[in-house]
Amino acid sequence: MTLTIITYPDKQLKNISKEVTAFDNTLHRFLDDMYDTMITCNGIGLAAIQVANPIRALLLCIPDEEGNQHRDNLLEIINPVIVNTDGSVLYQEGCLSVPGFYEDVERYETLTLRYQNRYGERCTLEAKELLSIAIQHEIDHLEGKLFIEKLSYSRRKKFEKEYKKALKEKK
Ligand code: Y12
Ligand code: CO
Repeated sequence: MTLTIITYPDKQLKNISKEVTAFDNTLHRFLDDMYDTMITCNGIGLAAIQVANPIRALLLCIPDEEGNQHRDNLLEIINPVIVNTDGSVLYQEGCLSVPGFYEDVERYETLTLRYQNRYGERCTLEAKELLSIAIQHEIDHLEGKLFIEKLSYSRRKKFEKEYKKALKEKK
């Protein structure tokens, strides 16, 4: 089942998501629905708050060299904590909750992540390249932050103008 993605400026996107404590069938069904939603909308990452559920869960499915997403590469990340970071990198980011807008954002180049999987098992992951960037983007969602908040004052102003215009044209 696909869920509805909420988009900026919906205030729910500012909510700080809560720890997951029950690793039960309800969570599993919700993660499956998040996956259907992410793939249907051509996303590579999705946080639970983007479908209006403020829990600390996110999905990532990084495409292979041919641009194909395989369910085998799906990461279901629950209660994530970044424990180590190194370097910095600039990458053009996009977000399903900010459709049609892409901007360069600075992130850590590599990181170590501790998290739980859908069964509550504790896992550790070393991430680099797009995976590292996407993890940071999605964890920001759990803290109620969007990538547009990392833009300079002038780029943010440009974004607000363009986005408002696009919203008006859609009506
Ligand atoms: C850099 C950092 C973080 C990520 C992961 C999260 N972002 C996405 O998965 C965004 C996907 C996206 C897909 C869209 O749909 C199509 O392209 C068909 C899209 O659509 C429009 O803007 C109209 C926007 C975002 C990725 C990279
Ligand atoms: Co996003």
